[in-house]
Amino acid sequence: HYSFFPGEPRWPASQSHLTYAFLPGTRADAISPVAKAFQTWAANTHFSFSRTEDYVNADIKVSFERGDHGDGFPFDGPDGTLAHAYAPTDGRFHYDADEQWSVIATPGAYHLETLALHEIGHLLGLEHSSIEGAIMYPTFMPGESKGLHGDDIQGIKALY
Ligand code: TQI
Ligand code: CA
Ligand code: ZN
Repeated sequence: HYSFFPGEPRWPASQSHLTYAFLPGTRADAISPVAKAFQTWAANTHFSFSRTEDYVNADIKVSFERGDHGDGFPFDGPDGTLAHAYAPTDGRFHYDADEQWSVIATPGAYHLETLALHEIGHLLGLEHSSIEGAIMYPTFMPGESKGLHGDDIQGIKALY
């Protein structure tokens, strides 16, 4: 079953359209998997998303970071933590630049789009789910690709 962050933070009703931007230095091959993940969330929720070049004012900021990158949650080199994203309405979404990333599900690499689906769930206010098969279920293996599950969509519907 889905769950929320303590205090159930959420985007205000006036912000059902969110912009996202890639910070300078983002690997070019991440752009389309992340865009697809936003499209999937948009197709299944009341949210819509558009990409902006204005990475200063974007609601959601996607970047690749390595090691200690200044937010108090250092990355840890290959494996371990793969990515993290903050609860509403922070908007920061960091990939660990030290991982093997893949655009197409590949053994031994982490699937960019699947990670984005999970981290966008956090950005929208979902915590982890107890339903195996949910994108918010807390296990993720190299080579694995997943989509949204009814439980993820019900979670957003319940929060908003
Ligand atoms: N990153 C963790 C995650 O996204 C960071 C994290 C831990 C977190 N607890 C949190 C973020 C609570 C927000 C709220 O869950 S991770 C998984 C999972 C990771 C972990 O790189 O360890 C997935 C990334 F859920 F399988 F554990 C993706 Cl799917
Ligand atoms: Ca790592
Ligand atoms: Zn998570």
